[in-house]
Amino acid sequence: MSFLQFWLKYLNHKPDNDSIALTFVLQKFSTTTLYLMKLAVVGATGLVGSEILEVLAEHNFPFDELLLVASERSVGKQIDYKGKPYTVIGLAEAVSLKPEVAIFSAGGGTSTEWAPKFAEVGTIVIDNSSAWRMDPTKKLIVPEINAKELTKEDKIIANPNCSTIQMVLALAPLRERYGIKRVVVSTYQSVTGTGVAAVEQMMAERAGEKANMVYPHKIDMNVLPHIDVFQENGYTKEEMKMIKETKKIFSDDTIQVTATTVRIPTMGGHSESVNVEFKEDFDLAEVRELLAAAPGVIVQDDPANNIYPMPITAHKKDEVFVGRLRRDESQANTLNMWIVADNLRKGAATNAVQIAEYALANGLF
Ligand code: 2RA
Repeated sequence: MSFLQFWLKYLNHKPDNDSIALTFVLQKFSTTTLYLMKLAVVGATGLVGSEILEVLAEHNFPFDELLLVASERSVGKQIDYKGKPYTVIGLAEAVSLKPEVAIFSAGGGTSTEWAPKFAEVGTIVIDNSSAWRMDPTKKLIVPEINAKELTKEDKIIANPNCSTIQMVLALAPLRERYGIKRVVVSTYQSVTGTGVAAVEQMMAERAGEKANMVYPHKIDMNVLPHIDVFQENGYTKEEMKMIKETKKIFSDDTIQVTATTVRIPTMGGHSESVNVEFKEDFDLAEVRELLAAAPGVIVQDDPANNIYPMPITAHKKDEVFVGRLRRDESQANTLNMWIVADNLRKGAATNAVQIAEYALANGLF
């Protein structure tokens, strides 16, 4: 194939990011093949699965073949990607087709059983479930923070929990500058984090109809201090995820984190009130500058004009929004902040697609 032929083919698949584009062209041209890659989306019929397809399309993620994969009951269904219909296939068939990358969002059970089968045939699995996150042999990646840890040997890569991702992304530049002693976080999480059935419960309650109960209580016009199952120590699993995953992503067991995770009757994104105690004193103007310069973070902090992050404005955005920046006047070296992100985007789909983009740009497959 001539360079011109390759370039014309490449232009149809061009990612937005030019450095990814250039690396990708050089790598692929050097292999002198027309084949780009085969990408599988496992759990393509779910809420996160359809968000992954939207993000892939928006990012113009380059692939030759797209495999839309789901459980047996969805096999044969048609799903559109960029206006073209694709037929959903089953997991065994997808493994036999040996995709280079599989982005999983099909729950912990499916990941535990199937991710190793894909990895065995050479696929890089990027997994959205909690199945592999705390496995010491698997990396837990937020690309802006720790993608550099990835090597060709990493066949199963874990995507962190949504509420963790948005918090650590905002903490990362501040941690680098001031060091972090302790984080106290309270979340206000969207029903979309639970899935379609939870959205349906809320909407049925709102319409005054009989709802299929996903939560143990009414969610509309209510607040549940309860996300995922309670543990022996009185915390919920969601709270423990925020604590353990933060330490793992920063490779720092000394960071103290305590969390209260709460479900609220909203859609569009998760919100978090974060109180962070630094090792050193900080300057509020510098905090704003550090956050504004951090990749993937947008500062929305103009209270005089009622500007602060909200789920309704974060909805369908890839970035993490930070505002209400203020000194905690009750304790030295401590900052209060409010962090919002679309939990289905940066909290799940966007982060997973960014891992795939990093793998592609860095020749990990
Ligand atoms: C939730 N964190 O919002 C979960 C989704 N992974 O329930």
